[in-house]
Amino acid sequence: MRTPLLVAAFTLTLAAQVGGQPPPKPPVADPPKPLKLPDGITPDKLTDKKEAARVADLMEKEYPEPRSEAAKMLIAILRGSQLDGSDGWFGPAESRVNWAWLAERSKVDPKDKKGIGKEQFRGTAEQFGHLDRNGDGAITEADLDWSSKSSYVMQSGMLNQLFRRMDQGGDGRLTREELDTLFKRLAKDRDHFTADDFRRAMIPRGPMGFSPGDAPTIPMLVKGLFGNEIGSMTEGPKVGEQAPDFTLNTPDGQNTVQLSKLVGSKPVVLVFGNFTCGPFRGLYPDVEAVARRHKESATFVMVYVREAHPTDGWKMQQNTRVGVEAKQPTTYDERVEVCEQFRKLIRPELTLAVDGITDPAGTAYSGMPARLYVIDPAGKVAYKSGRGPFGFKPGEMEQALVMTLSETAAEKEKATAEKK
Ligand SMILES: [Ca+2]
Repeated sequence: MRTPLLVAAFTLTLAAQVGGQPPPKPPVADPPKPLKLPDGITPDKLTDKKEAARVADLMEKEYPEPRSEAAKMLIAILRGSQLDGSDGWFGPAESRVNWAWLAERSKVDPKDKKGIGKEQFRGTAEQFGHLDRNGDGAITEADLDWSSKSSYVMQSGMLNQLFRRMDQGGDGRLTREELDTLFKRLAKDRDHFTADDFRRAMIPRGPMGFSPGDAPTIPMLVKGLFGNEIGSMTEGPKVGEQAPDFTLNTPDGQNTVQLSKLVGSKPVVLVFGNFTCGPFRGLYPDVEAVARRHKESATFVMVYVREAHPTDGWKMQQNTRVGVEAKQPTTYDERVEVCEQFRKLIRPELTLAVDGITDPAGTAYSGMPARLYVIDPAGKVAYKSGRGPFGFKPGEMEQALVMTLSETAAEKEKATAEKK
């Protein structure tokens, strides 16, 4: 009985396609089925790779496409992903203000290789400079490309890693003393070191490029996933959607930060991050540099979220070496204490808001372990970075902010002109 039915179903599908009938309706956004491991399976039973792969097969059947990001990540972990950013839930940023948008605004054919010249760009010379990433006098699609195919992004990624390995204090700032220490370590009793010495010191020799002891196990990652440590299980608002409101306290408990009160005349940049996420610490000063450049025209808030690498989770030797150690807080006061450690090391200048212990803001925005948003003056999401740490790209955020600012300025001009 089964075969003829299947054939009939196949023929029907084919007929529908050939007959040019309306395409099938897009999948209805049912509330996602809560992600859970099969009955009787606990993370600790997943040490064996074969067993993990068997569970991955079961999960694929249980959670058919279209899958939630969390289901994709769990299946990737069970199949051996080491969270290098290439699979699972890692994807590109989403932005309303992108190359196609800018080309249209500048009345330039997006396919034209010449790109947008200074005379066609509607914005300030400074803004032009931020968008013309390679400084060749034209804004092209390549200047706005933040995918891993871009040679600029590849080189930045390597340099960021190198920088973090040289930054022995782990605060995202490389001092003369740190450079001296590195020089002595590499040069030993000579007055120089060579490229060979440098490579040996800087390229980790552990599995998958992790420093020894830092490569995660499958049980560790599965626990980290369900604990919202390797990332939020939720997905956050989409570009164009209203930014969810939140009210959080500053670390000293003296003030509150309410997003809806900040939204209005200026774009708002939300920066999600935590103390134990090394890549976040390494790039935090970049965010502050962006904030300093645009402090008059945008509002910046950092939301302090759940720890990514607590000592009772996916503990990192890289953190231990720089004295970054904290258990996952279980109360709000404990989170404030870890946030104080973060403040002591990083000395952040941005307004800080500490997320509640049940992660209301981190969950609403899918902010763990680190993420960036640009909210436009209408309170809508203009830019949402990819998931941290790989999607955490302050340079990409700055370009999105600059485009949002040039749009805001143009709208203000238009409104003024209409009044007259
Ligand atoms: Ca360029």
